[in-house]
Amino acid sequence: MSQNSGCLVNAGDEVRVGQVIMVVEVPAESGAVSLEVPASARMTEKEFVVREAEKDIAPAIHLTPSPSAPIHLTPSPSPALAALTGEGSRASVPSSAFVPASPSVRRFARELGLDISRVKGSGPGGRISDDDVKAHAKEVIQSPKTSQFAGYAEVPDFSKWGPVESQPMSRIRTITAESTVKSWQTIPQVVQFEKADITEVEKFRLASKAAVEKAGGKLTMTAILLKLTAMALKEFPKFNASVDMKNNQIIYKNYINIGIAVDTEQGLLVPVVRDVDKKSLTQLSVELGGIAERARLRKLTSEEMQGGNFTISNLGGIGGTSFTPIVYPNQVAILGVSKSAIEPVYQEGAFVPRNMLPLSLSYDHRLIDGADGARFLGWMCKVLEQPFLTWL
Ligand code: CAO
Repeated sequence: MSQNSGCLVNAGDEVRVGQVIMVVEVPAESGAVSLEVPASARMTEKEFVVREAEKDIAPAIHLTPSPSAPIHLTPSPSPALAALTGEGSRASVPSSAFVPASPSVRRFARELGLDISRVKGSGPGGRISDDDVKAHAKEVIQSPKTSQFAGYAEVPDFSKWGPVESQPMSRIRTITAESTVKSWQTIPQVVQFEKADITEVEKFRLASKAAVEKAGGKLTMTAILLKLTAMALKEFPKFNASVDMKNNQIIYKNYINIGIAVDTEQGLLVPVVRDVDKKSLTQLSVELGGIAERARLRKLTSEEMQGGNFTISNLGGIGGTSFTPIVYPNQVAILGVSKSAIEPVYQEGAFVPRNMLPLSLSYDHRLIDGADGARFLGWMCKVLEQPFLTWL
């Protein structure tokens, strides 16, 4: 430090933001640099706050250059409350710079995922303190609008392009939306497809229908798949398990409860058939008819829709050649069933008409590998084709 260097203030002095407090001069040969801020570069407090805020923001911005287009600034979604409120992911960066708050308060708000420009300041001139940020966070959390998945992006004003009508989501719709988002966000899913030859099973179904009807049930493909799936879950216990990432555990269940997706006027409901492995096909047919009817009449209790280990979703009665169902949260697989059809199948040197049932198995790749999925579905197809194999 040269003799011209020195402190311009004394210990205990009160200084303004931007005021020069020290000058340091280094020898010319080492490329003398004065740390004194030139008059032209001095800032007002507001400018300083803006600059500091921009500094804070900088690391959260990704530059995405494109050869032909200008650079786009994309603010990173902040973690924590941002997921809850969507505030942190909003493109509020430039406006927040003019809000009266110190850099540390801004940083605090950003760490919580809050948009500082929405925080009401209680200090002089609306200055925002840490307590104001905390109060705003509390308000956001307690707001009835804030649900576990409220971090959705705002939708555009569709009325700009034509007449619209908004309706509140029903409870069933909201639960379905939240459950599918949870599944989509937390379960890495793979779908395996197969076609099962159900020609023989269909003959059996038609031949046994009357007997099941006498017992008060309807022998449908869903009931048969319910029985078969219970057998498959015993054969492949991984598919009857749950993944507990928090405790690094796989939970294998020693009971077989299967959810059945039921299409109702109010939306999708998934009642659970309990202890499927302990019930006969006739019992299952009666029970399935009963819960599907109660679902449509909205007579199911919430208890009846809990505790499923695996789900069957049969869209075959409605149509479609294949689809990819979504695994229910806390389960690891779901069987999708599409519409069966008579198809030409090449057998022993000739095409023969066979009744083919398209199946899709979506599974959680955290627990189930591709080979497991292929084996599970392959096993189901084999048993559907030759049901007596399971007697051996
Ligand atoms: N292929 C061809 N026909 C099929 C079939 C299939 N996969 N599945 C059912 N059918 C036929 C049945 O044989 C029945 O025909 P008949 O009236 O001539 O006997 C008809 O379709 C209607 O069946 P059903 O609905 O009465 O009986 P089910 O036991 O097979 O299905 C249920 C019960 C509750 C699964 C079904 O009614 C339903 O709601 N399905 C929709 C499920 C759904 O919405 N899934 C999507 C959820 S999101 O993943």
